[in-house]
Amino acid sequence: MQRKTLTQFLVEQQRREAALPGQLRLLIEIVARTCKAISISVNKGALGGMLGDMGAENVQGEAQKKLDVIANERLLEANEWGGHLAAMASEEMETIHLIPNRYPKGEYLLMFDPIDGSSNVDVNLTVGTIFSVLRAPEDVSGRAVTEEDFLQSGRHQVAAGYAIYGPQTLLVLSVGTGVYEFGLDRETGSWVMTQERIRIPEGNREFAINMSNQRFWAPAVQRYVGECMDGKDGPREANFNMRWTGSMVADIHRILKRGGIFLYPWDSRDPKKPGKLRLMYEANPMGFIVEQAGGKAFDGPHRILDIAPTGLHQRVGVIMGDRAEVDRVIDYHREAVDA
Ligand code: P6P
Repeated sequence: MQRKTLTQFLVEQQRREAALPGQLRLLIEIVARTCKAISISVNKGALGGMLGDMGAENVQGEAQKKLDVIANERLLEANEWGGHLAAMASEEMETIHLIPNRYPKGEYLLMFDPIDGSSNVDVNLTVGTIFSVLRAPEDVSGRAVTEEDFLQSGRHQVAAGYAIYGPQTLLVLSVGTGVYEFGLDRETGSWVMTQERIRIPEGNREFAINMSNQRFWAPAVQRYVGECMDGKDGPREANFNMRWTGSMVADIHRILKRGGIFLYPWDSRDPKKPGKLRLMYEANPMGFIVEQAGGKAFDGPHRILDIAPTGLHQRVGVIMGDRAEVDRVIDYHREAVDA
């Protein structure tokens, strides 16, 4: 049977679900086309002079990789002329990117982490591009867009997804009607559907966390991970496996495909920081995808998509994946508060 292309899928969504206004369809097609170009650069690596640092830090205080900057520029250039966006924001830019006056402004706001897990590129491990789409406030056509226009809870996202540059190059996407996966067919240059309406398999006993931070975790996380480590002799009466790839896209994609739970929780290394991962362009889009696939996404006690943002680059604790496992961690947080 002939597989559907991304374009066919988007046209169907436009017709059937009315979940896809024309400008949003154009946005997704442009982001998908740009991720194709990014995958070619990622794949070239040293042969294309793509590895190593830029010799500067980004707004997060992290060493900027060459590919961070290249991918960021590609996404800005590809999206600013189409008339579908009011503005953009990125992990790699301190402030928002306004649409130049020579182009029409559109109805949407696009946020992205151009290369998530970029430190992995230099050692040939999987990385990805994460994107999140919000509606711009109605009145932006008559005024300049501000950072405040982006500060909407994740439940208001109209689309979110990621490209993952691994053994295969895949695009995983949701417009609020389930999660769909497309593989990049390099012979035709098309994104071709490989899985539809992905549901997180339940009961897989696999957790993803950076164990080197164990001594800094809150008691609820200590308890949850400790019980996983106790295995079948402990209260869970089952053995668990652990994975940590250093790339949220890779870990979450694995969870989408075979289940499990991902944790990057608050820790006491810098108590004022709610977590390491960023709310607007990591936790919200990945949380949207996980919820659309039947999973849960919490910061500990709170649903991530309900968090009211206060800043473009704010950080958040992240616990997402198999709903029963996330529920257990939530319960442990609530029991710790009541204790
Ligand atoms: P650590 C990559 O830098 C990232 O933002 C996520 O993709 C990943 O899950 C996490 O940080 C890895 O953090 O502290 O284990 O290096």
